Amino acid sequence: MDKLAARTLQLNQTQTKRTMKQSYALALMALAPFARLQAQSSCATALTITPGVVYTVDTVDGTDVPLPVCSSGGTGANAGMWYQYTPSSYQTVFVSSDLTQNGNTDTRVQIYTGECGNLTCAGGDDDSGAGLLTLAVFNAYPGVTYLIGWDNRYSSLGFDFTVTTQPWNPTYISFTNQTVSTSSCSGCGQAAVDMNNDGYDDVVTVTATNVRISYQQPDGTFNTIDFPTTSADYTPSWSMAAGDIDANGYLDLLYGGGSGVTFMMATEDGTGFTEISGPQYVFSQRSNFVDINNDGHLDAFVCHDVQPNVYYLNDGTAHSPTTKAAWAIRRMAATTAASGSITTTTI
Ligand SMILES: [Ca+2]
Ligand SMILES: [Ca+2]
Ligand SMILES: [Ca+2]
Ligand SMILES: [Ca+2]
Repeated sequence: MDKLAARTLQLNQTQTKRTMKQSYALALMALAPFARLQAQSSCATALTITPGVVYTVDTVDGTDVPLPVCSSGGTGANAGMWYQYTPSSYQTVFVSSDLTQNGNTDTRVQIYTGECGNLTCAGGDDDSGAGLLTLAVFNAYPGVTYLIGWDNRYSSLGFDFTVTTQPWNPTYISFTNQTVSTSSCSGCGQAAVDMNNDGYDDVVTVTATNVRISYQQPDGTFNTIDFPTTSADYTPSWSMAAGDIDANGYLDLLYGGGSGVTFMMATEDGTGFTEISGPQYVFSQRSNFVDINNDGHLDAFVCHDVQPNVYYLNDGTAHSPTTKAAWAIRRMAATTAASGSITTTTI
């Protein structure tokens, strides 16, 4: 082989290698979208979803059957394909096989929160799309991972689907029953209010000697804690109100009883309550907290059934742990003028 022939051969080999590399790269590029679109066969290997992408399920043949069943149609599937999605904000999420290329394939989907093997239904659908196609809608919380399991209850045929999102849409809000352990007694008060200022309403029930707070968690479950108290002079047999009287970030409670009013002040770290019970006779009907005199300090108002109504003015000393009991109580007599307007005088 002469030098020219050798160089020609080397050049040809280089070109061939380049061509092979290019072909391999093209093959990878061609394969990449398909690899991305392959469904996963078990909950543990669920593929992370990107909203707006069209995903292709070749065949519903994964070995992990989505259970429990959250849609209509009951059990009977023996295969599933798994995906997952974790929103970063409050979103209404649409999981849809309602696409024209799917014809009338009979798809079905289950949607969960929780851990694989211990899943809780968050949504699901069988036939809300056209024909037998699926359109599941659920409201999602930020940071919560939702597992999406397509099953073969009616068909193992392949299909395409999408996940799309929008900010929480009230149209799709639904309600589910959940049991919360509450105190039970005659005269117990109950309230739904955000006691620890974390943005989630909590459930509060009280007895004379206990405040039970079920703190709502970001996933909608509740963490219940009991705070024993001194025996309240007055229990909320007629009303209960909550407000942060001393502006320490933890709500304080007002118990409106049949013959007086008790305040339960949350401690500085929110781990207990200190009782303040007034000596005044008040036949409470309803109560609330509001800054009556607009001085920036939250005041309390209690409707009195048989005497002038009562308000507790917070002069700011309530902000001091040593002077919280030094509130002023005043009674307000209301009279109705002939025109219907109400004038008030302080007694
Ligand atoms: Ca269906
Ligand atoms: Ca809360
Ligand atoms: Ca407080
Ligand atoms: Ca005030």
